[in-house]
Amino acid sequence: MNLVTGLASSLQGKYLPDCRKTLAAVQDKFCAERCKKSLETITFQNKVALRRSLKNEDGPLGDCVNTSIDFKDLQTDYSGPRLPENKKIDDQFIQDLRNFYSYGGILPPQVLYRVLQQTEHCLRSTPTSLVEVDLDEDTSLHVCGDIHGQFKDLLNIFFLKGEPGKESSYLFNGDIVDRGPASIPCIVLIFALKCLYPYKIFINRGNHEATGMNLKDGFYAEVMEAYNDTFLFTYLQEIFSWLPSSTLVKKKILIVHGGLSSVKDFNLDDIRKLPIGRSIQPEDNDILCDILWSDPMVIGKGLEENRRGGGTMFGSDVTAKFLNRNNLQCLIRSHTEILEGCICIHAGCYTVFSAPNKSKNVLGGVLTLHPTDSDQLRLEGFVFQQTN
Ligand SMILES: [Mn+2]
Repeated sequence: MNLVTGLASSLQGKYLPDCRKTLAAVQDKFCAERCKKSLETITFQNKVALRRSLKNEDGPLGDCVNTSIDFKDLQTDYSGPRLPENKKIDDQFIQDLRNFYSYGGILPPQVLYRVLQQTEHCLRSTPTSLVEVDLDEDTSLHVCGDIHGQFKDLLNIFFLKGEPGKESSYLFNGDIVDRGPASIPCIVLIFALKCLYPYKIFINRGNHEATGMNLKDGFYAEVMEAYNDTFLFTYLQEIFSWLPSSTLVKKKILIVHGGLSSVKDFNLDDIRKLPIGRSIQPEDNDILCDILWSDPMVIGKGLEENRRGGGTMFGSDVTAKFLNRNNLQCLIRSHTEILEGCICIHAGCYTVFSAPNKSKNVLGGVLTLHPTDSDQLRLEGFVFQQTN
């Protein structure tokens, strides 16, 4: 039974001819709009494919999108964030974006693509798998774990720990998307912040900044629901591939999403040598896969098979040897949902997870790194409840 006959028969014959006519008209209009939308998408995909075939393969993928002619002009009644072509993201844009997403807005593709193009250029300007951060004496760094599409909780972190870029530096340690209801707002806001404050906002790649996970855990569905644009998903994956896997703070603290690698004598140079960009997926490289997927053991030594199907399980002895070999103070990672928000798993290894869940009694955590007079940094844990 289709929409028209279904609704019509439920009216039990009352005013049936008129209702049928009206409902059929509604259905026709709906179909026509869907067809038109599909046609527009095909046309856009064709334009992109043609430009891709003509352009330098090593250039930014976003260069094959022309935001001025590929999309319709913004509607006159549109009151959301605007980003004219060639205009850099500024503070006003960030404020408008936050407000717009707080009310559930869907950014017009023209504006979204411009944010992504700037993000791609920003990430490609430092093409390294190991980003080194040196903090001034009076600057602290807030390390956030998994966000998983929880936009309200992301805004709550900023409220509780300081305005990103202006008051505080942040490192988002991967798994920004998937699972939660608002992955697009989370990743777009964090990308926009990265563009505006490239030396105050840092992003590590998580195992969910990857195609396989996004196809099954919600991000692909959210992108298609909002934009019905497969190239957009491809483009986001390309940008994810330019995210570093690791951040080294003051040469003393290593921050990765999952954990250590099982390769013999694993060290920082192994991370520096990792390939980056060109749509590389975690499973394409054993060490990258380990860094994004591994888990520390609470009790137990050595290396064990990881039941997640990716990465390894590593014991406190593996952490101790790694820290010693690389002259590091500690390892910070995320990837595991823990009740406490942030905890020490075993000596020298901390977990921070920032997607709180009231019904599971899971607190969100932020781990702040403070420089001190010595070469060691001071770690400060902070926890918060899920926002209603
Ligand atoms: Mn993870």
